Amino acid sequence: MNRGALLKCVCVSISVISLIIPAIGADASGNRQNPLGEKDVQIEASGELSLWYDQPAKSWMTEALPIGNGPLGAMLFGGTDIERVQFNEISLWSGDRLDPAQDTGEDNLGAYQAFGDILIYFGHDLAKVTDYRRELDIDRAVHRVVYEYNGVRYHRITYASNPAGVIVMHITADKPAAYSGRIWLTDMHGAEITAAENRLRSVGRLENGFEYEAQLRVLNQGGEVEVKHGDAAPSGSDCAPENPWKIALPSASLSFHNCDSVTLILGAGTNFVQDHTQQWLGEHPHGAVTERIDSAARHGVKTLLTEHVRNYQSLFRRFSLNLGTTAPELLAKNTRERLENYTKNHAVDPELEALFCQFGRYLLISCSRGGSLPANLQGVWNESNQPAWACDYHSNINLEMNYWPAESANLAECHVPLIDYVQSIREVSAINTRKHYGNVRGWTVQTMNNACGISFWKWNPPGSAWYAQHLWEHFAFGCDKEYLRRTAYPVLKEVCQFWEDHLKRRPDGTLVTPDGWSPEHGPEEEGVTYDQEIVYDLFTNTIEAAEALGDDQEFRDHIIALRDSLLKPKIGRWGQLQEWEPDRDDPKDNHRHISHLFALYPGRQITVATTPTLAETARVSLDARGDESTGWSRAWKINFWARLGDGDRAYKLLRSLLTLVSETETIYGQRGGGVYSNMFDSHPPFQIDGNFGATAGYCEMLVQSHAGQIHLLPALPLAWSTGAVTGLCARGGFEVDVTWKDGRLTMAVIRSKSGQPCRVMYGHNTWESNTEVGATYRLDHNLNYKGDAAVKE
Ligand code: FUC
Repeated sequence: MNRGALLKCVCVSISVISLIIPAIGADASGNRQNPLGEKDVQIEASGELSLWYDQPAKSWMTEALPIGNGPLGAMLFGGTDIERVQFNEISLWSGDRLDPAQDTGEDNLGAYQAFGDILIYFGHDLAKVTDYRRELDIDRAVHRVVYEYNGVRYHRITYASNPAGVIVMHITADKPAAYSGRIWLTDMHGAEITAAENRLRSVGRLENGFEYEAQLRVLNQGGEVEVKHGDAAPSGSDCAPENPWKIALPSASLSFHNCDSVTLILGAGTNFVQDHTQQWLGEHPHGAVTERIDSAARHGVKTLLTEHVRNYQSLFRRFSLNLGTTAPELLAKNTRERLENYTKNHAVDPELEALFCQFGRYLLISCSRGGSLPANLQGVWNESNQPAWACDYHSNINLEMNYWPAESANLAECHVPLIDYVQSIREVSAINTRKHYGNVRGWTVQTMNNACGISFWKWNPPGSAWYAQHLWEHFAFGCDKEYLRRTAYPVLKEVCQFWEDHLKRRPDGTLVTPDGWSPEHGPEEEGVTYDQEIVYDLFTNTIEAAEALGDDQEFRDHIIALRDSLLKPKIGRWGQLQEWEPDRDDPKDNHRHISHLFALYPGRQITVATTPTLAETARVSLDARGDESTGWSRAWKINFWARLGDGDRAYKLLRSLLTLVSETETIYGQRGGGVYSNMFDSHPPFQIDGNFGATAGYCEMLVQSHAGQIHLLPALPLAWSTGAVTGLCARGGFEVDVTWKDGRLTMAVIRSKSGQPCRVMYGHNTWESNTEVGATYRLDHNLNYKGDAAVKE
């Protein structure tokens, strides 16, 4: 297979980054030399993997664009008069910290907090600006603004570097001395802002003991930067602007005059540590934040940008997707117009669809990196101290959905924050669980959860088993037995122990889950299908884990016996899969949660091949539930229909999720689900799970591997008649490339990362073989083996 051709849709390479050296003379002002010691950085417009607009953003939720390096995230507005950079750090939480040693029994969940903003006043009146463009290049994870004003071409790039641990903004122009203005740093908790040595600082403390600090260091080439206190002059280039967001400006600021270019480096952190034995409190962030910023400044702009792009692309470019070509006249439109056209005129825009899939991967890389907390309801991005549902870790679908694409879309490393989070709450959750359930082993969680083990609102008994599925999947895809033995298996086992102690045995021997609730409707009772199916999944994963380890046979046999006795899914009076043990499902119920179909996705108890009758009942339930709903609910339905092998219906759901909407208030019903013009998923309001659930859905439509084999193109819609995907991951440690034409497979390449036996299926054909670690297997349209990928036919 021509891998180069497949990669065509990921066409912008790092080499496109051109370092344009403007004609800047020596710093004649006598001011501090730019310690970066390198010239300005400009990059060219990106290819099709970008979101772009012809106006600055006004609305945070629907228009601003996200960047992030895992723990640190920002939303960029692209202003010409004033630029706003609203930023977050993922551990800044209000509320209690669960400390088992001194558990006070308090359960104040608090909320994920906003950190602050950077406001940069340029004074370039938008009415007089021409050739404006702002874009988010998701192939390089770089945000870029360009425009002309007063005969000068202005250029600004911003990115969040994971290796450097900071956010960097370079502003440059095609004429010297073009920049004058003011920079403010603000704090969402009223901390004092201090300014010294071209650096703004906010240092604060929340009531719960979390200490935090942000620093913004400003470096200039040419001109001068100076600290200002008090109100700015009433007019002129550094006057205090009326900002449209009504953000109160602190007294301290930095003003810059006649600069050729300016580089801003933002760092922020808290003293949160993912360790309850330290009451979740570590060192004050001052040292680490200072070190990150100063080290970034020493690196120089060229190295910073190159390292950032290299690090990001090492994850992003593992996977490419080509779903066809969009007409040039559509491609010429900006992203908002394309979404509008797609929604209102039912436009055929396969490149927009591919972009939306990749945007989910971009978001996961940007908000979920090793050593940090997992993605919350809005990833890492949040502008409010009272966000919807506390911007929490919601255990009854939302946190899990965030991680559905992690393995299949080749971002296993981004799964690790969830796995670490689960590890971090095991012990405190066990104490919580015993308080509620009495003398049980193991643990589970309530529905709403914070970063520090506080669990709140309704108990979600199978919540921990659903988390455990993610620990299992990380092994199922990655095949790392050491990880399974040390990390995943102990969690699987202790969650099984919770159910050993908690399941109720009926006189006829059937095991039922007591006190359940199908999220989030119906009565609280035993034998709820959602609970039963997740426990079944937990037991299955644990059994397979013990088998993979060749260990713990007695326990495994015991769990097999328990699984056999579980109450199984039931078929109701209208042919539906029953949500509850009594046959009370209402065919008119269009509730957003479809929890009783867990066994179809993300579980594997129900498959079209092994349980066709149950699969049919799932189809009946899904049909009755209808398609319209909240964003994440639509995303779940894409995955359900893909598992049912109905590509056209999955595609219909995908289109309905890619509907441009503007509703920002909380709506639970059928209205308002879709995407905003910045492609953030709308629940509404913005909730990132729908973005991630959608990306998982694309993968599920193209390759499935949950039933012991790699099934190619199991739910290919008519709309995607010709295309290609590379780097899609399958269980068993395989990477899969697939090309298809006129709706038929043309070629597949399987790369074996773990040397496991492999079985591939397409239509009625199968290919089965042992594989070698690192080997590549090329299969033709009938799954005939054609040698390794390097061998030509
Ligand atoms: C559950 C859902 C809501 C929303 C919230 C975060 O309560 O029912 O739709 O997703 O989580």
